[in-house]
Amino acid sequence: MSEVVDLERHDEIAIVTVDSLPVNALSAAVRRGILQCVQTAVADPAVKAIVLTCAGRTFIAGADITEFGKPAQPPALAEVIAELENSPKPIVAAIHGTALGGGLEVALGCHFRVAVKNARFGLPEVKLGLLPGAGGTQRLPRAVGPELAVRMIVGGEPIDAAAALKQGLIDAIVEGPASGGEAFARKVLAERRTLRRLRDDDSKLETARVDRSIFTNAVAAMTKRARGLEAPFAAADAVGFSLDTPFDEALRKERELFLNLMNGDQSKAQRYAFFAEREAAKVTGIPEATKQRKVESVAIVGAGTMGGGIAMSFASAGIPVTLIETSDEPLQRGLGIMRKNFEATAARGGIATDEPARRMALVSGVVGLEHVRGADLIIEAVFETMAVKKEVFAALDTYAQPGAVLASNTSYLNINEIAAVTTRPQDVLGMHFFSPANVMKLCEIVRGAKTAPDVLMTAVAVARRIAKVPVVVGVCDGFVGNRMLAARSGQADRLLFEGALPRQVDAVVTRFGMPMGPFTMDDLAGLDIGWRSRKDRGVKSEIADALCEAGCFGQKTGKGYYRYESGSRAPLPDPEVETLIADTCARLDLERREIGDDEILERMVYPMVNEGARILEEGIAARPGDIDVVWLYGYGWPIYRGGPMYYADQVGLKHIADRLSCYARATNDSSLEPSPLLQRLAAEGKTFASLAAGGKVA
Ligand code: 3H9
Repeated sequence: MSEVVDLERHDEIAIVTVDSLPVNALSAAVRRGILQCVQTAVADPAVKAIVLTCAGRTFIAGADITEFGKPAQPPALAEVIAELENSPKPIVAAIHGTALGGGLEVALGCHFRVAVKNARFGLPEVKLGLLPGAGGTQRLPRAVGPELAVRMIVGGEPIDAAAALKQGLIDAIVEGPASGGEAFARKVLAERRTLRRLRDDDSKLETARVDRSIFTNAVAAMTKRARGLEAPFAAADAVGFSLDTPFDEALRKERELFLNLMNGDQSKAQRYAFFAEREAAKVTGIPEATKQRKVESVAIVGAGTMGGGIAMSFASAGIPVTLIETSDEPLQRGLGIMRKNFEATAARGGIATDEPARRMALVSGVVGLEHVRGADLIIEAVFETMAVKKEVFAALDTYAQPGAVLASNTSYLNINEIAAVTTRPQDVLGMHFFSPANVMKLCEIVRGAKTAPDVLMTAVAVARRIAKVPVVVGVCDGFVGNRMLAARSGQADRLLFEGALPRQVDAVVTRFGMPMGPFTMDDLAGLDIGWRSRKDRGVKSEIADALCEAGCFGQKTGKGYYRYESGSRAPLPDPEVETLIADTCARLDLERREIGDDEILERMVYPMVNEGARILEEGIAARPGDIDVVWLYGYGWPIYRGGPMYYADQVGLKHIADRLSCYARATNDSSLEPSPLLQRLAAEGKTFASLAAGGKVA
């Protein structure tokens, strides 16, 4: 029938199959194909019922995101869905894989829905800064009630087939999608079932129409963490229309909200981030035929905070893991913390109550490095000093089986130097997880000078298996994320000497959308860590040093840049710290001045962008998008601002280069001078994105 949608007839049942790989997204051709096939089937007197199904690994995964922002091509998705819903012949959506976004909206336009048992259903548009724009905000509440609809639409949370059946989103769970769909269609005909058009079925809305608090409470719960984002609030408004606005008018209003969001800056940034994340998983400079090594058994060396968090990530993905310590006491402590963390998640309803036990059963704790013997992948997560790392890697070289991948979780250290203590540097690389490792999604995959291509590909694939977002980076101090963070910390520190206060700097940074400011972050990490490292390097930072000398190490001592009331993690401004800052400046004969919020923001963000440009020039990151992904998933950069390099492009590189030069002069800080790449792009009126599109870095 069409290149991407096929129509077959099995006596009285027409089978419409969407076949547009990889994910059957609703491109114009797919929309046209579905419309034509359904119209043909409806017009064919021999056809009594229609099954809509998909080829490949998944049902329709949504609208084709690449079409957004381009001139709209007919037919509109809403038109296709109306055709399905108005069909006089029953239509059954037969679902496997994921029915997402516009894909679920198509299914909701059908009269019946069946799915295989591992299918998932979601309206994740909010994650792209959008809302369902083809009737999803009106039909889903009618299918499952407004409370769950709010969770799925405003929170973007998917549900599985069992929940979908229980909540009335699907009519049956079947063995195979096409065969199950066909059998169900025959049953509909045999039982002469009435066609259920969701648009006409308000039964599940009635309770919330009488008591609107059901809806408003669900919205409040789902928007609690939506600070700064527009889409969840617009999505909530749209679901609200189902309670008080006639269906067709509600569809018009939903469409209007959808178009506003689609054309807005936030959704553009979020769509950019979606593709940047997928691009980052593609490793440059590796032959396409490179095969991964098999990873069936994993060992983690070190049961501290990082090792335990990494082990939790494997166990959560159903992968058995051996956790290794040098003695029983730290091992038991680590295992205990892991169990407690899983139990806390279960208590919050994040995982089923039997999950903590099931996951902990996948973790075997042992004492002694010789237990790495059978592992295909070994991740070292021991104390962050070169001497200790070298000792561990020398031992791994002795015990690990040939071909095992040897990864270090170092956050700063030189992987090449670590690899050099082994006889197999080709098997060594960095897998830098972020704290808390069971929660944070980023994994910097650090490629050493001698890391073999298949080792690199294996680490990338393993990271994806445990639901992390891998980004390949090169060797340098702090890799991508921490190196840029250091550029920001340097400025945060200087701002205190020039006249700013920790609470002022942190407020500017959190207002921008970061989860916390640099001083709150330092207090959380522990000020003693930086102090120890400064002492090792023979450098001083008078304010931070003075705090440490007074025993103020941050949250753990109840005092740092802020004070903390016992048992609380909420930072409170501390007049004593403000006096200490003023006294230190007076002692050093530094004149303090009023610093505006605009300057603070520029000095927090632009030096990071500058460092990002250096990182690109040096080839430490392959693409500006990779840097953005690091910041989105490792540091909570606000997704609606796309990432630091994307943000810089929106601000304009010339402006950023000019401001950096100006601050470099005013503060006598040469590190702020714009990097050669930033200068060149600024002079040529170009963007970082132009590099991703084939422009040359150097
Ligand atoms: C929407 O539906 C709006 C409507 O309400 C209203 C309209 C009027 N479009 O992730 P993967 C590509 S908004 C275009 O690596 P996985 C992806 O870029 C949409 N392309 O695979 C990648 O390309 P490449 C709502 C898409 O198995 C390839 O497919 N839907 C789309 O790990 C494989 O992707 C969503 O937000 C798309 N919609 O995961 C769902 N989706 O190979 C978005 C994927 O060149 N998609 N691609 O890099 C997903 O969540 C995941 O892709 C999925 C598969 C779970 C489906």
